[in-house]
Amino acid sequence: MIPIRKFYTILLLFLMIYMINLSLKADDGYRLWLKYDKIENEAIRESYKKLIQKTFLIGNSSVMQVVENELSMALHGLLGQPLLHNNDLTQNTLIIALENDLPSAILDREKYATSLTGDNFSDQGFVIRTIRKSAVTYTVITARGESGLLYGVFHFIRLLQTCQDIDNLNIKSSPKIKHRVLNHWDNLDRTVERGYSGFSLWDWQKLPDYIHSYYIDYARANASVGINGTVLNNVNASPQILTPLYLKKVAALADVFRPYGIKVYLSIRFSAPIDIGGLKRADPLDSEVRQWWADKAAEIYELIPNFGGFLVKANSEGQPGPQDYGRTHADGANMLAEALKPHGGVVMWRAFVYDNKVKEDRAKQAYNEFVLLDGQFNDNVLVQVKNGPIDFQPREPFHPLFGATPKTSLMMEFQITQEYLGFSTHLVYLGTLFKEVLDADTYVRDMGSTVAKVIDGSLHGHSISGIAGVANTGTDRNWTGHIFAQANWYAYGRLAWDHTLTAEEIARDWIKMTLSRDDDIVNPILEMMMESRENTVNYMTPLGLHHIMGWDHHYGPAPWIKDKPRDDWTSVYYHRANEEGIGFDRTETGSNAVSLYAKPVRQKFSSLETCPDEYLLWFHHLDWTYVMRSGNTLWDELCYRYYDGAERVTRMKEAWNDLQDKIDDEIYNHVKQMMIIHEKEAIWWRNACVLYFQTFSGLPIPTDLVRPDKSLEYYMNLSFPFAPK
Ligand code: BDP
Repeated sequence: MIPIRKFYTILLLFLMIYMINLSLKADDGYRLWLKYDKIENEAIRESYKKLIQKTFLIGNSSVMQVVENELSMALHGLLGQPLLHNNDLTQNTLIIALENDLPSAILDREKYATSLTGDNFSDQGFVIRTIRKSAVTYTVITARGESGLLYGVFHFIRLLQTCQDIDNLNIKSSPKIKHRVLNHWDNLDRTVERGYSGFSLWDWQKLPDYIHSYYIDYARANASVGINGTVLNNVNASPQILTPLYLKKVAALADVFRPYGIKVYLSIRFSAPIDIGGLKRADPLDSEVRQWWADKAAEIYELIPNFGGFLVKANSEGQPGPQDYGRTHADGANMLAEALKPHGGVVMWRAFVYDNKVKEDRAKQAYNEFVLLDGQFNDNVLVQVKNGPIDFQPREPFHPLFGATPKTSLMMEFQITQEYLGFSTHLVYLGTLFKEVLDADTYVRDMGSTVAKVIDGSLHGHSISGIAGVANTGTDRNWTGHIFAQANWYAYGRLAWDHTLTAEEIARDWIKMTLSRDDDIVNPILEMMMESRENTVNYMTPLGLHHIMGWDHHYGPAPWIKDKPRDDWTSVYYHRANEEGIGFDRTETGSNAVSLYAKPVRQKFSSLETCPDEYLLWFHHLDWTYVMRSGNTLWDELCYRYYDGAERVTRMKEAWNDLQDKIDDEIYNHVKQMMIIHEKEAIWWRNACVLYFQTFSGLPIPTDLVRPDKSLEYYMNLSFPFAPK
């Protein structure tokens, strides 16, 4: 018999070991990429400690408080050392101060003043530089504005997290785009349109009195990648958001986000003057309506002095707008712009407009409408354009509006939430998608007129610029449903700050900050991420196919969707498969949407010789027996792509399984389970699409590929009444 005391001692010991193990091996993903776990490599840790013996932080505003807290957490976690204040500068010191506050006794302020200027160097930019004076080393983070210091400190922390050399730093960084915002499609009842990670983060019922601590972590995460704005509510907006009750709640969130350099914006419903204002009309040229908006803007700024502005979805998918009164998008946008102008706010007016009644290829409609309005928008209006001309598909060519409106500031709208890319169960790294679009050459001013240069304002000399990402966050403990979906939020932010970064370097940083710093682990994960989007395109919509997903909820494949009230919401409208062939002819012989691009782009996409395989069926309708570059017929190529995409998901799953015991157990198991769903759904996409298209081609699936084990009817009869939408 073990004596009772001894029994309890042993039990306690076991419990302690269990708890320690749990804390070491159980990561629920809540900390995102801001994990400050101790750097395992002692030599690196010690070298950092030597350089950051002391910290001299000048200033005590709320922003500087945030800077200090973050740095203190990071040093404590990564190095196991507290932030030690000291201003005598006799030891190696990390100095954080605005340019004007730099201790001039040691540092040559002049030098900093010049390095903080130059080509479009913004107030939000920063410099990090190593200075040596006799035996002492100073690592200086400085900026012209406080938010610059915040971004500089997060950059510095990232260097530590990813174990970079910090001995001789000479970094100068400034955001290329001014407004870098997240768009939350969050409703006031806390459901999230196209949200796959729980409910809305905003607890409207408890606001303004109750501030969840996760609001702060949300702000930290955004600030760490340079995101400086958040549109809190759905573009399909409830007018209620503009009522005094809700504005107070919005103001409470704005207060939380302010020290993190984040402004709040609101989506508005164009008919709000009628819905909540008691007016009879919302005509943008009506003086009463204009006054209503001017008063509303003043009311908002009274509560939120740094309010960002409005995001507007108007005359799109049933939303009210200026066209209800025979006015244009410019009339509507300018009315709001005027109301916001005295307070410094901007209007983000969406170009996502198309009309089933207009008998024109949907890919042309937004262009046709907005090109005519070029030059008519006020200078605080940004027209927000989705990356492609249809709707956030796995792959689209860039939107022809980019570059086509030199007098209008266009902003980019990406979708981070994976509405069309497998919800939150498919591992799809979107860094490569974002880059593909940003790097696309519009050729509107010769070679090198990239989409990135259009939206950062440099191509046409605009002083305001913006980029938006439809958020993938929710109340799930890991924020985004799938741990790897965090990487898409992260990559969006990093590219919004600097679109010249590569998708690969961003992914590498993310892995190191989130999963492991060990190259043997980083490399296989990087490989998975880098090919994941292309695989997804292949098992969903290869060769330029698009919009063949499930009806309404958009879950899974449904190329058979037809006979709905709107043609442009069906799948058959887009793939146009028949006995002869497949694809949407957008060349001269078809809708001629290709003509909307500048000549070199138009020529490239029009000619079968030069049109990349990736966009083939986007622009061309081709016979099933058309011979591809690979030598395969179109039908065989389509099958091979579908199979290859799915096959690679299986390989990705296996590669993940090889990581067992090498990374945190909880994360490992989470992703492992997701991978099982991912593989199942990739095969579902492949089988359903190949079987469906075979009904037109009448050709056999190449003999080296396995036959789908279920019938087309089986797939067509699946239904998902409660799929999120
Ligand atoms: C579509 C979504 C829909 C959005 C719309 C938009 O399915 O939920 O409201 O885009 O961007 O892709 O307005």
